[in-house]
Amino acid sequence: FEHEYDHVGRTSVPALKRHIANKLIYQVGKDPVSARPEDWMHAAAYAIRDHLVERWMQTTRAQYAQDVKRVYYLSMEFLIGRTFSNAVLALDLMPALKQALQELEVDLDGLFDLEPDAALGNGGLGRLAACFLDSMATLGVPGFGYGIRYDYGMFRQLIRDGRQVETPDYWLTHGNPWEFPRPEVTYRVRFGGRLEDAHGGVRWVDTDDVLAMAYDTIIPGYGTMATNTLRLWSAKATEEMDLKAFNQGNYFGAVETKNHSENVSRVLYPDDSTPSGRELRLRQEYFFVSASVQDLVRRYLRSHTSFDQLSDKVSIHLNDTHPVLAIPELMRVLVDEHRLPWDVAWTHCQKIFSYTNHTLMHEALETWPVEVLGRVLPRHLRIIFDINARFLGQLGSQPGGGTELQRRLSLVDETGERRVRMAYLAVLASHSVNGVSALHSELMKQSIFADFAKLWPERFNNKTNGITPRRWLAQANPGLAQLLDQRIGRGWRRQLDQLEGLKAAIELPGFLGAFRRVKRQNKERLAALVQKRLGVDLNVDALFDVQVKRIHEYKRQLLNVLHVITRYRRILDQPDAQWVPRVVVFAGKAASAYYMAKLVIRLINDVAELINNDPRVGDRLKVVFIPNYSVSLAEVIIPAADLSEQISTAGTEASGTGNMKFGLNGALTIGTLDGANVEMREHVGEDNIFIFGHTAEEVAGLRARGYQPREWLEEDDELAGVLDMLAAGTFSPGEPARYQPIVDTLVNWGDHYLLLADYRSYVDTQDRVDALYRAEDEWTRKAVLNVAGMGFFSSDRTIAEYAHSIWHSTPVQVPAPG
Ligand code: 26R
Repeated sequence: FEHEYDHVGRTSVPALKRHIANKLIYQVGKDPVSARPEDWMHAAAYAIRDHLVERWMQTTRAQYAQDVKRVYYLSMEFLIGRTFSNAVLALDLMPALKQALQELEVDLDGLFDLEPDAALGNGGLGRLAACFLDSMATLGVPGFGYGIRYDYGMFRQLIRDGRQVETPDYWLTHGNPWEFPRPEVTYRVRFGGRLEDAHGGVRWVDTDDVLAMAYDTIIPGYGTMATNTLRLWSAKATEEMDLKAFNQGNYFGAVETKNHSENVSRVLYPDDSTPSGRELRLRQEYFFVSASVQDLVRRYLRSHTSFDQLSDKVSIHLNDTHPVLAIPELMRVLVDEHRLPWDVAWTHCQKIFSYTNHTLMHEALETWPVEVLGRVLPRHLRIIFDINARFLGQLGSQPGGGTELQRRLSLVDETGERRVRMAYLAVLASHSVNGVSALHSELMKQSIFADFAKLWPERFNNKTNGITPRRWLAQANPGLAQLLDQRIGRGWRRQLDQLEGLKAAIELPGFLGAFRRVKRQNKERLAALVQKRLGVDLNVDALFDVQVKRIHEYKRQLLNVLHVITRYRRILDQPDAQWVPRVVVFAGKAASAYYMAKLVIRLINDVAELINNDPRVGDRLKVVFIPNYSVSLAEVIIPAADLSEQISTAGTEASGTGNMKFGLNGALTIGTLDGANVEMREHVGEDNIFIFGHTAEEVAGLRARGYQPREWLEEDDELAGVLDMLAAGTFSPGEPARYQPIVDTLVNWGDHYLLLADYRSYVDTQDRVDALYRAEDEWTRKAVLNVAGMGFFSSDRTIAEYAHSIWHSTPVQVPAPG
């Protein structure tokens, strides 16, 4: 396709208009007179995609020509969200596209809302992977994302009678204009079978095979010609059908095997709390890892004749333990298929692999029963045993490396049913193990990996998480982006540190007012959404207090609810006091089998129902639970927040990244000294953040001394009143005992996350929040200082650190097209 460019290399409006019309007619196959908005959306997406393709090919050519080291980011999850407006911004085509569509009589904002989210992830880990792709491309790091093209992403959440109902998310119904199917890029992935000892090696035979087919998505960099690729694998049966069964009239039986094979990429496990332990999950992990390893080895061999340079040209990053089977898989490919000596292959592995840990919670750590691994992946189990035997042998010959240490560090946990500890395998095979915030990286060395950290201190490091300012500011908050452009220029999109310049703007006449107007418009945008979806009217003068994230006990949405109930009771008590009106917003999904998390969702909805309809409360307090939290919903909610709730029990939230998104959009944080909150306090200044509660150290101390929630209850009448109200069934008059399990968790079952111990400090801090919100200019000043302090939390900074000190990769130089 011939593009026509303006003087700065952007396509002209008439050219873009023709391009879109052509796509509509020849690719979508629709007559402009009868095209629906969806058809225009697809046409415009194809036209925009064409512009990316040119950059993509230039980048790929440059990577080969420069024989660059490639970074492969292996992740079970990529929570991308929408692609369209992100691509338009990367190409700097927003004004041209708006104009072109206007002339075609199509409304652009409406088009953006028609795109389904690519919700191929649960939460933090998956969204981090998406931010990292954006930053790798922007920095020119030759990065490839590898993952699974799930037919069904994260379930859609409905709220029926206050309860979460899960419905399937078939996001591909109308086709995905952003992906390129690559039927020619297909690998055989083997399962099951048995091992035969052959001369000089092992043969893996009688396997059940599945094909992995590639789908590529272009990841544009911002302000650069460089792009990257996200390659997702979809399962294809090796045989379309069983011809014999078909011939015998057994039509359903004939496609049964095909369905079974293709199920491996059918659905994302919607669980981020406890490993499912299901065989299908293990098959998913191996499926994408095997295809990816085969693919990257083939790419390496395209420009190299031996494996000598493998670890100079390849880095493989493991996003948590989910892709850890890449380690025995690379060993298998090198040793069994390419006949490399074991020690040579192992040395490569330790240079190639690096691993990020994203949680310390014991119940979230992956282990696989030896029995299951041996049945599904017999060759890999044998390789893991061999790795373990060598490791334990070396340990034994070290001073102090007795059997007790060997037992503790073994890849195989022998207590009870024998299980392989995937995190230990990751640590053993990697040259770098990192946590995701300063606090988490310290705790990681003191807790789950204490013995390894003593053995190999140089292996452990921190890479504090970050977020991409393109999506989370430029795209989500165009009003604030424009204000920043006026005051500090446009450079912050690639150099987020430039936000520091805002400190000087605070004193300029009119700035605080302009900042407030932007926030107010964002609150109006959210209020309109809430009115449309929930039929609740929100007062945009109220303080918008927001907690949006997965529902999990450690994140303590329940503590937030306790504060809401406290406030409700106070309003009823003193109706004539001067209340700062508040809107408390919740959103988030619960894992389908997580009873307590689901009960908390129900409680929030019951509390909202009672309070919102109590005429004695009026505008002073409103509570909303917005269903189906997603990336695209976050892009509307976060810019509208005044107060960001980051209230996990200290020591439990590895980093958090929502905290950074809120800060970047001018919310103040109320939070514990947990995860990256600690570093946020340092960057925004302790006067500009509301910190409360016990520290991680104090939490550990309380628990060690035998924490007694009742003692905290007896000391606090207001807290007792709140719990009495819950126990009495005030929020569930039809079923008074509905929330007894919640009361029991807090009072009788040990209150594992110390809500009662942090309650007083939290509620008192909320009072300080009110006081500050009354002083309008003071509040706004602090909000601006939060934005100004967020430079460090750009994922560009994070990725620059990974590239420099873990991957040792250098950027590709991409020439401009033409
Ligand atoms: C089911 C099991 C295998 C599983 C456990 C946990 C699957 C997925 C998870 C999700 C975890 C690893 C996760 O998302 N962790 C989050 O990672 C973010 C990015 O580093 C952090 O910001 C966040 O604090 C952490 O909870």
